[in-house]
Amino acid sequence: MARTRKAIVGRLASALGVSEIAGETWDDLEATLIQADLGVPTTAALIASLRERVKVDGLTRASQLQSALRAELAAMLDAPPAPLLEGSPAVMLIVGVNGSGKTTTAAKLGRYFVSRGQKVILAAADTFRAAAIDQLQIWGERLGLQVIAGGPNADPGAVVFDAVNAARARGATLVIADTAGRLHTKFNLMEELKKLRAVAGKASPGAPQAVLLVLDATTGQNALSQAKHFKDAVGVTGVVLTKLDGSAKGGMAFAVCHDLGLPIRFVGTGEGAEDIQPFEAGEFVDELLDTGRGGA
Ligand SMILES: Nc1nc2c(ncn2[C@@H]2O[C@H](COP(=O)(O)OP(=O)(O)O)[C@@H](O)[C@H]2O)c(=O)[nH]1
Ligand SMILES: [Mg+2]
Repeated sequence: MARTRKAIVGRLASALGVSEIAGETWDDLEATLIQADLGVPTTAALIASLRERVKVDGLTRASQLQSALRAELAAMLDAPPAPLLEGSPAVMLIVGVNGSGKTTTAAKLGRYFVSRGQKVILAAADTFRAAAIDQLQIWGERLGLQVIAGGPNADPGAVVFDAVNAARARGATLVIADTAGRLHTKFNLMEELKKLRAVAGKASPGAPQAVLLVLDATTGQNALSQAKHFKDAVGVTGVVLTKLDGSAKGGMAFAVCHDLGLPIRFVGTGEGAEDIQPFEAGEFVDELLDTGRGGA
């Protein structure tokens, strides 16, 4: 997040300089937060609660706003811990638009959950693109993870069903299913994903235990409108924010939590299998504001 950090820290430093808090301070802060991809509603809520803190705590210096800002930002990202992935097997659906990083994330998460003691099977349920099936199979070979796939244009529900049965037969505890991001025109993606949910539930009681929406952080507010679209239709339980290693400003995370009420569960920080981390709100805010040890 180095690039992001510098940009935001630089602007914040001038917005929250040594001066007294004035009308201009609020204008500068507002502009900085919007530029950092927080979006208008989230920025407005943040400014309102900061103004309240200034009044209640009697703050007068703009520099005092920094710690208030940090606290408010961290509070915004706060979410209850992710429920345990328990089932026989548990099923995790990976959803999102094409190019957001679903297939890569499915593979990364496979490796991650194996390292946490789960026995994982990947399901290639994006059957609308042959390349997506190949891509997941290559990841599976590289990571030593079994991949269940049908042929191109196979019914994605059948692939998930087969994967659940394969998991049961082999004593696997978790099925991670890659899904399509766009279908051929006459199909409705949301309907297809709803069907997939239902199939998972039929195959394994209580499934899917998690539906993770993959959002490309470099697409900023665009990703936010995608999230709205997916959220209600397919019962998203959490978000994976990808490509935070690039030019992403990361502020979108706050909008996802505040406007949508969805917890961020993981962040993707590169194209490699290990480039994924569980989301830590405090750490994320520290990196964004970078006041920890001064300088990058
Ligand atoms: N830099 C970076 N690239 C990523 C990340 N996650 C995925 N990608 C890349 O984004 C592109 C699309 O990813 P893919 O998994 O195929 O997306 P899908 O269409 O949603 O399945 C690929 O080139 C990935 O290597 C990430 O966290 N950081
Ligand atoms: Mg894919």
